[in-house]
Amino acid sequence: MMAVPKSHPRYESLKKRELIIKGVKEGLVAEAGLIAHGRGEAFDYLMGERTLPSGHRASLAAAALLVTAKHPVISVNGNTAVLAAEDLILLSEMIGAPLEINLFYRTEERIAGLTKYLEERGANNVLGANPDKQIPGIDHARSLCCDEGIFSADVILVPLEDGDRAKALVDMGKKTIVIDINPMSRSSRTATITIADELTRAIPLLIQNLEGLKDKNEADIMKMLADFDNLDNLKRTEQEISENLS
Ligand code: PTJ
Repeated sequence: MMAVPKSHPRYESLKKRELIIKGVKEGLVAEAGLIAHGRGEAFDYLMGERTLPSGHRASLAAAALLVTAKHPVISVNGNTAVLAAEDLILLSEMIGAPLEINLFYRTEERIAGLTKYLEERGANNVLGANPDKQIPGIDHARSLCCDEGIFSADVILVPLEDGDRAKALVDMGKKTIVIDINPMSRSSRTATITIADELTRAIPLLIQNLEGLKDKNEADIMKMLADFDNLDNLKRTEQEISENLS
């Protein structure tokens, strides 16, 4: 693949494409991950490739939910791992949440490859290779999960989720934080908190917001959560996109 010069106006976007394509070639990213990424790019274009005010608001609420969690878990799939491994590992250490690999197109080769990919970058608590539980109500591979991870978690961060599992997790009584740049997707509308933003911007911003919560007291944090309404915030995202277009 040709190296993208840093001076290229679409450098960041092209680098992300290269990561996804390389991930497909190495068997880490599903072929459908190319399509999912393209869909994400289209929404990012509509947003002006920046975090919208509603994205900032959701990220703050998500940080508040994560600090109140007793057993948070971060769900990782192929696209998420190759785009944001280092930041996901940092986040997992900050909040004491294991990374659990959970794939729609599950194969043992992909699970092993992604486990190695994350461990080589410093992750020391990667779950997913030996699932011992199932999420009720899902009839595909994403139902497989680990008792010490997703199954017993109270709050799950689920970047690039599919609608079915997002709903099944909520039906299990879990609180979910979905990162999906499409504010209209079923996952976005089902989540407790949706960060409608691009993943590689969303994770560092979430880390920054978690740092910022260090000097807040419990009452402030509970108020931030109580003041946040996900569907209302998604409506704002749609309005912000249409304002951006006009
Ligand atoms: O690795 P696997 O086997 O679990 O498969 C993962 C994919 C992504 C292929 C699978 O979950 C899938 O098909 O996803 P969907 O249903 O296409 O959903 C992806 C959603 O994520 C869409 O709403 C996209 O707009 C959004 N999205 C894609 N890339 C990004 C994104 N949101 C934020 N940041 C991105 N980089």
